[in-house]
Amino acid sequence: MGCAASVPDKSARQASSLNSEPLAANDPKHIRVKLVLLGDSGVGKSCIVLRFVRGQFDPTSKVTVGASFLCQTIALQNSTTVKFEIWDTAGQERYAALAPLYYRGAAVAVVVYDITSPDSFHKAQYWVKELQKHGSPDIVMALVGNKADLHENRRVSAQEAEEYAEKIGMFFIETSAKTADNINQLFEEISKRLPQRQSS
Ligand SMILES: Nc1nc2c(ncn2[C@@H]2O[C@H](COP(=O)(O)OP(=O)(O)OP(=O)(O)O)[C@@H](O)[C@H]2O)c(=O)[nH]1
Ligand SMILES: [Mg+2]
Repeated sequence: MGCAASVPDKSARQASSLNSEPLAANDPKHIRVKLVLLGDSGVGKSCIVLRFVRGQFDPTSKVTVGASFLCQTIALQNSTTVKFEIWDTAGQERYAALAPLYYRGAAVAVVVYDITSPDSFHKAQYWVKELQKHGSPDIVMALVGNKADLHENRRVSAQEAEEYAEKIGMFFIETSAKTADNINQLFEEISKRLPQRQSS
């Protein structure tokens, strides 16, 4: 898709073209994957992407309008590369109707909540149900409890989230975009779960 590794590409893309790409395509050594991030406003989706793509954290991160698009390529141990084409959606309610444009056709959905916010955990469960109803049947889903650095204010236990994820068959991880804890691991674990990798 002409998006250089580590370089954010916010060029406008037509929503109508979002579903025209294969789910996770190409040469088994160079996998390209469409990934969508979903979750309540303020849970840290954009910060997770910024940390993963640029290794930075923005304490004054602004709300996302519509969605943004960024890419990052990672190399795995067996000389395979995985290029993530990332759609970072807007969590504000007013943008909820746009979400299907981004999650339809996605090979991976990362559903994010904030460990200090039970409401955001409930919203994550809403997104999981949406994906189960309308996402690709073989979509790889990850449940991410972000802001793990704020453990003193934790209001969603890791055990509760883990049990929920296990029931659904999702991968679960807690991250901190602020400290970078588990951010790369999140994307590495996703890479391991891609159907193409399992078969190659
Ligand atoms: N302490 C802490 N703060 C975080 C972390 N991740 C994000 N934040 C803060 O949370 C706020 C919201 O982060 P964003 O990444 O903009 O949230 P978002 O989910 O993209 O929100 P929308 O774009 O509205 O959907 C910002 O003030 C961030 O600095 C984290 O891991 N730890
Ligand atoms: Mg955002």
